[in-house]
This record gives sequence, structure tokens and C-alpha cells, in this order.
Amino acid sequence: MSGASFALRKRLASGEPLIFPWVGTPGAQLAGQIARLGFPAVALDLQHSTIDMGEAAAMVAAINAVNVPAIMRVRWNDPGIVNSALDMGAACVIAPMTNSVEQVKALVKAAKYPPVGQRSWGGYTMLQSAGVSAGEYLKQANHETLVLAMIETQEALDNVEKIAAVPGLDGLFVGPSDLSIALSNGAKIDRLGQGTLEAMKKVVAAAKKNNLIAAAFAGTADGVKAYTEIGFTFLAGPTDTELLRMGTASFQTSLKG
Ligand code: 3PY
Ligand code: MG
Repeated sequence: MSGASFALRKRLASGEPLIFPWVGTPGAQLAGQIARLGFPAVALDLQHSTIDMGEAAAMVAAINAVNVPAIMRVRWNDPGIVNSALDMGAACVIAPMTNSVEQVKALVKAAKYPPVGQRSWGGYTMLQSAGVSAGEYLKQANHETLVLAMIETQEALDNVEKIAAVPGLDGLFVGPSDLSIALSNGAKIDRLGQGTLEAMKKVVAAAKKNNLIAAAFAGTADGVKAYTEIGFTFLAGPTDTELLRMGTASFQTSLKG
């Protein structure tokens, strides 16, 4: 039986939406605790946090230790960083601000072994996370580990159909904050606005047409509901700080009740 970093594709296959928390606080102890809350995966956000790659490796290990797949939104679409994220055992890599076919081809090249791409071999914690031999890892990794390109600019939206057709790409991940900022020409963050939802429907259509995962950052339960209604099946739910806030609010309410 293979381990956490090869478990995501199967969990997604049912078509049931997978909702996972989005962690930006550095530290393996917290990551390990969040991995025990019952979510089907845990995402680490390295773009908008101070989690560095060393901390990320310990956090991925703590998540995988309880057989939960780790997702990593990397700091930038940099081949070395994408390669390292997978080498440390991430089951899924999400790259921000991928706007053109060329950028997405570079992303896939870093994330997939030949003949699909040019991922370089090494980094043995990935074998422990996948729970397979080196030979099996090489055979299965292109299929089992996932690489998602973020659609969060007007340029990416304009190119979404061509981006979705890049061979080897596994999914599209909408960043609705940046996307709504772009769509409003810098005027507002409007993650649930009508214009944002219409743009996101275009992303779902491109994903469906190419058999890709339609994913997005939702952030709240209302976001999850709105995005699943228009066809998204892989969604970042609460952030770690939002989980704390909600837990505190629920505690205060219980005290009153
Ligand atoms: C966005 O909404 O722009 C994101 O990148 C998700 O955090
Ligand atoms: Mg963004």
C-alpha cells in the first residue's frame, strides 16, 4: 500500500469535493496537530508566510507521519523550488502567478520526470512519504503527484484554455483575491462577486474540457459552498488562523450558552 504523498489522486477520483486547511504558521508541531483534525489533506502556503524550505520539510514530514497528504503552494514558479517541494514528499504543488503557456510548461517540466518533463532525481524523504521503492516511485510519481497552475490574473484568464491544454498539468487553482483585484483594476478584493464567479466558471470549463482538477482558495464556508456550486472540487477552506478564530468564537459562545 502506498503512503500519503501518493494518496491524493485516488481521493479526488470520487468527484466529491476535497476541502483542506491552508497553513501559514511555521512549525512542525502545529502542522502535525492540524493533520490530526480529520481533513483529507493539509496545505502549506509558502508564498504569503515566513515558512522556509527547511521548516516546510519538517512540516510535510509531520503531516505525512499521520498518513495525510501535504499540499504546498510554493513561493514562486521556480524549478528548483518546485523540485524540492516534491522531493520532500509533497503530494501536490501549487505555483502562483502562472500566466502564460510558457510559464506553465516550465512548471510541468520541473514537476514531472521524463518523458513528460525534466524533474531531477533525488531527495529520499519522498520515497518514505510515498511508501514505495525508488523504481516504483519513478514509475508512479508523474501520475500520483499533482502540479497545479494558479489562475489569478487577467493574463492567465485570457490564456486559460491554452494553459489547461499543457501536457502533464494536473489542475488549475484559482486565487480569487488576486483575480478579483485584477478584474477590478486594483479597486477591490471580491472573492464572491458576480464578476469573479463568472471568471471562475471559465476556469472550471477549461479544466473540465482537459480532464484537470478544478481547484481554488475559498477561505470560508461560504466560499466553499459558492465554488462547489460552480464546479470546483478541490478547495482550500480555512486558514490556520481562521481555525483558531472560529474555535475561540465557538468557545466564547458555549460559555454564554
Ligand atoms: C489568491 O486568492 O490570490 C490566492 O493566492 C489565495 O491565497
Ligand atoms: Mg494570489
